[in-house]
Amino acid sequence: MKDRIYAEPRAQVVGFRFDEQVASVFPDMIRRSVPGYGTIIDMIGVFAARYARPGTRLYDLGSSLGAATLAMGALLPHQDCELVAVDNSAAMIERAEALLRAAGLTQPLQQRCEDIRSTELSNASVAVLNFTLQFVPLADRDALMARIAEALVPGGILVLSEKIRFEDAAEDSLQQALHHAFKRNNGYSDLEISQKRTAIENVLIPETLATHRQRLQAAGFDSVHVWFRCFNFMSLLAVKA
Ligand code: GEK
Repeated sequence: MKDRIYAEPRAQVVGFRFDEQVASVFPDMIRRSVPGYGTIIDMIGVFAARYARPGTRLYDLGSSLGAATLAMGALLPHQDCELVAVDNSAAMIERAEALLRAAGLTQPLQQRCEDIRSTELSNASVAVLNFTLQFVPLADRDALMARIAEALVPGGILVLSEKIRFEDAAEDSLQQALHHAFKRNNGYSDLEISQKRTAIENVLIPETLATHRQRLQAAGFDSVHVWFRCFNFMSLLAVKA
């Protein structure tokens, strides 16, 4: 279904929420809004194939409709790994349940309608935060990252994808303008782009690459690699030695 949520003028634009309306158009929304989304999902499968260890868990944190879970399950070489998809939006989890069931994954799968800040994390070889940390309150991000690092087995990884901001104002506004050009080319009108921007303003809080690197290092990750970037969107591979 096509995302037309912000297509008509609104008297008042309220804060963005992952409700039923958003869940129903989510695949179209994210593909037309996040440059490289399809590539990132495919590569999460590649990361899982390389880094998953037998008998461990793979966590998809902020799983939405389960795209990253599916990509991992499809390429996972071990049948005794457990996939764990966590999201605190009931609308997302309900739809993901049907999609994941239909996909017929062969590994054990748990879906949890829980907050990633408090969900149980342990014995993980792969953790994925694919455009989720940006929605977690700033004050809670360090603790979440430390819990993820702690839950990973040696050699385990976190794939962290985020919208980022740039310290330099000119760079930041250029990258934002390029992102808006990407959205316009994908059929979003200026009105849709501007109303969505208002809705997301205090809900999605981007940070700089330097801040992400510092947090990952402080949390206990030994190496951090930028493996994808397009405009103001990037994805990091963080490895626990
Ligand atoms: C994908 N990873 O398709 N606890 C649990 N879930 C949360 C929390 C939280 N505290 N905060 C936000 N979410 C997906 C895309 S979308 C990104 C992720 C986007 C969930 C929220 O309900 C939503 O489903 C998801 O994180 C963010 O690869 O829409 O830009």
